[in-house]
Amino acid sequence: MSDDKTYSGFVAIVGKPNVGKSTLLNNLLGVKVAPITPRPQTTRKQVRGILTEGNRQVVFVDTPGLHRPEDALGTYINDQVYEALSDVNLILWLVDLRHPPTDEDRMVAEALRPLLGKVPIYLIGNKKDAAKYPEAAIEAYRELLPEIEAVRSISAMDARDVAELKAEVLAQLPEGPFYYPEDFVRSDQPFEVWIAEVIREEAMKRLYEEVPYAIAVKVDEVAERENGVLYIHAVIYTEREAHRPILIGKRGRKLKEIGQAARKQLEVFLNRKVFLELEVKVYKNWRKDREALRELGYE
Ligand SMILES: Nc1nc2c(ncn2[C@@H]2O[C@H](COP(=O)(O)OP(=O)(O)OP(=O)(O)O)[C@@H](O)[C@H]2O)c(=O)[nH]1
Ligand SMILES: [Mg+2]
Repeated sequence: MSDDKTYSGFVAIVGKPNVGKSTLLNNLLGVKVAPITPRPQTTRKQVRGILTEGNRQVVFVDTPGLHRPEDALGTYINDQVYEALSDVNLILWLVDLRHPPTDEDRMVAEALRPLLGKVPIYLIGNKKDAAKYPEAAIEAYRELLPEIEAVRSISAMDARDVAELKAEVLAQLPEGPFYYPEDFVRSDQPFEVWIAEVIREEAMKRLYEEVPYAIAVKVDEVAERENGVLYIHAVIYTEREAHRPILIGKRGRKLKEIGQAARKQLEVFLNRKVFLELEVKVYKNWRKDREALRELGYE
C-alpha cells in the first residue's frame, strides 16, 4: 500500500427549504460558510465547502431548497439545485424529521429518482433532537424513494452525529486528486459575497412577511483603513419603495440593528475591527427580472 494516494469527491447536500442543509455544511466544516436563518429559502446560490483530512478531500456543495418557483429568482434557485446534482460522488438528501413528507419533499424525491443506481444517495433525517416521532417520519420519507442507498437520522447541531456522518462520507470517497490546495479551509465564495451573505442573514432574521425574501445585498467596497480597520460599504436592495421604511425602521433603528449584528459576526470571523456602512436602495421588481438577478450576483 502506498501512502501517496489521495481520495476526493463532490458531495451535494439537497432537500426542500429550511431542513438544515446549511447548518449541516457549516458543522461538517467547523467553519461558518453559509448563512442560516429560521426562514425557508435562505440559501440562494450553491456554496462549496472544502474539507481536507489527511489524504482525503471532500467538496461539499450546499444548495438552496428545492421548491415551487414563483418568480425568476425561484427558477434560478431551483436551477442551482439541478446543476449541483450533476457530476457528484454522493448525494445527501436532507429531510425534516419533525413532520411527515410534504409536496416539496416529493418534488426532491422526483428530482433524485433518475439518479438512483448512478450515484449513491443517503437519506438524512435531520432535527432528530426536536422530532416527536422520528422513526415514523424517517420511514415515511424512505417510502418516497425505497431504493435509496442508506438512511440515517441526525441532528445537524449535534457534534457527534456530524462527526459520524463526516467519517462515513470521507470513507466513501474514490481515489482522485485534490481539487483545492490542502490548506484551503473555507468556501469557494469570493470574500465580498461571503460578507454580503452575512449581512443578508442578519437582515433576514430581523424582517418579516415578504420583506426578507425581497432583499439582496451587494458589497461594493472593501478597503483597508490606516488604523487597521476594515471598511465595508454594502447596499441592501429591496424590490419596493414600501419596503424602504421597514428596512430602515423608526429613527433608523432596524438598519442599525442589522448593521451591528453583521459587523459583530464579521469581526469574530475576521478577528479584526470592522467599520460597516449600510445603504438601502430600491431596485423595482428585481426578483422577476433575469437581468436584475445577474446584476445582483445571481448568475
Ligand atoms: N432543532 C434543530 N434545528 C435545526 C437543526 N438543523 C438546523 N436547524 C434549524 O433549522 C433552520 C433552518 O436551517 P438552515 O440550515 O438555514 O436550513 P437550509 O436547509 O439551509 O434552508 P434553505 O437555505 O432555506 O434551504 C434554522 O433555524 C436552524 O437553526 C437541527 O438538527 N435541529
Ligand atoms: Mg441553506
